[in-house]
Amino acid sequence: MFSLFPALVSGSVADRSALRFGDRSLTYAELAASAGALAARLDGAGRVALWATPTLETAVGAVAALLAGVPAVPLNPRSGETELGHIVGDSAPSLVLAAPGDTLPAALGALERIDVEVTTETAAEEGAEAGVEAEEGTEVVVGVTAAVRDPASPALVVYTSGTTGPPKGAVIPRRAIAATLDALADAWQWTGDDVLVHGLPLFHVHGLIIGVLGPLRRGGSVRHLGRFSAEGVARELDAGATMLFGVPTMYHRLAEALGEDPGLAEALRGARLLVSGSAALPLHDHERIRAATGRGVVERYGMTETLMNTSVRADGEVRPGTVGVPLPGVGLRLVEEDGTRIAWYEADGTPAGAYDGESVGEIQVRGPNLFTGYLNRPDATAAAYSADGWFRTGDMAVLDPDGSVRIVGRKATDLIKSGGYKIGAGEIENALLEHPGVREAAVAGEPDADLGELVAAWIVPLDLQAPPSAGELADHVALRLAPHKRPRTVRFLEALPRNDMGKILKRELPRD
Ligand code: MCA
Ligand code: AMP
Repeated sequence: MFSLFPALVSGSVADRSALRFGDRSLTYAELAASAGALAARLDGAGRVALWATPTLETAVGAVAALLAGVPAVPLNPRSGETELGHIVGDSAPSLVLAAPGDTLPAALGALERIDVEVTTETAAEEGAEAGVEAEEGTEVVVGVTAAVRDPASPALVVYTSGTTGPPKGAVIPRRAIAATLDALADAWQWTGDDVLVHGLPLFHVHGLIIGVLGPLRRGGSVRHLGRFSAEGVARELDAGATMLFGVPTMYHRLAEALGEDPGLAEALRGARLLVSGSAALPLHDHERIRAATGRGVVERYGMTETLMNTSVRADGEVRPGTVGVPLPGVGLRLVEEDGTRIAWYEADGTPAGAYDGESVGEIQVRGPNLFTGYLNRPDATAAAYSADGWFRTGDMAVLDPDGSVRIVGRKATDLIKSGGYKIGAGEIENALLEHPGVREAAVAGEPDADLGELVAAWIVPLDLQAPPSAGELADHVALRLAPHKRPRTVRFLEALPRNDMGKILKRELPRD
């Protein structure tokens, strides 16, 4: 039978720590009991929303939904009313899973709520309760629905921003999760003996799928920091954690902290693997971390729609600036605007074509790691694929002579990557235009040492003499969309630069 969590279902590592958030933790047996009991209550539900705070309850809720074969829609608990309203309207969940005591916003008020109860009693102790049977040699056998058996059935719907319009729900099948996690296990020699530490949010692929479901699929452990801090990373690495996952902003902050904290360098040196992803890790941060710790940071490249595509291998050489080679099972090619193939990998993994470190093309991928489409958006799904069925990532890259992928840019200038979050400029412009003091708005990314890019806004106010304050506009966006989408820089103009067709010329926006 296809199972996403063999170790959980078989009971083979019943007493091992599965999840730890702060001072609360669950062994595999306890997780099986908690998630198993909840899964029994979810059996037959439609899609369920998951109030994805960085807590044990979110991890248990996600595992329960997966055990029950019910697709889960993780929600950013900081989402504003417009964003949340859109996601709930679009994904139409039948109920919402949340931690007991969490206050939910009005946009979720109409939904049935199920509290995620975490128990430290095992199924064996509780007996066969609420649909959970304890069998000899196993800790939990959860009611198996057809969806659980079918690797093609949807597991998660993860919302991701595009250049224009509201976020789209990427439907991620069970097969993709299994395929990507097993491919990473191969690339990183990732086993049940690994203990992962991270402080990533749990409503995106990186933190939830790679960072929580990843260790659970291996039968290993995850320790979540609740919120990222250099001290937390050092503490957990000192206390036996073997791997660290983070976005480049987190590695930047570690690099900054290294100067003041010799203990941090020691802790990082002790890790088996330091992994960065979601955006490019700047060379300067690579170098500072290597100089202080002797350790290279492994980069992997993925996307909500594709999960993971490439990685530097644990047994390979870390060359800053590259994201490694395609993961097992992933087809990857670089393609010119007119569809001409520039460089690609043969089925046996050898590079072909112009792998010269110079010829730039769009990365296109295919494989079992891909999503099945955008929810309710067949038009957008069709547009995401080439005529011959490859997913168009929009990322531009070269293949180096050793076959490594080096990402050099992005096709769409209206996509911003800030702190590892993908943010669509159009979505923020629309929110800004709803402010009564704004006549015109343009949004673009600006380089930033900490966030990679920051969200910058150019505003033509209704009244040039009395423009709204930058803080007011930031709050306006944070309350409607999400705090990470708020403009960090606001400049006021008399008019936006436009071409004869009236299109805003973003390259001509004044930057000081
Ligand atoms: C400040 N705050 C505000 C406002 N100003 N809140 C509301 N309105 C305002 N005007 C609050 C924030 O909510 C936050 O609250 C605090 O002030 C600090 O905010 P901020 O500066 O935005 O946070 P940060 O500390 O700079 O965040 C950096 C970060 C974060 C921790 C690195 O960007 C992050 O977690 N990034 C991870 C992104 C990620 O996981 N991406 C994966 C996407 P408080 O302090 O209370 O929190 S998946 C993906 O990309 C693919 C698949 C892949 O390859 O992985
Ligand atoms: P998201 O839609 O949030 O899943 O973000 C996916 C995008 O993040 C990709 O299309 C890339 O542009 C970017 N990305 C992810 N990992 C890396 C990496 N290691 N280096 C550079 N860009 C990355």
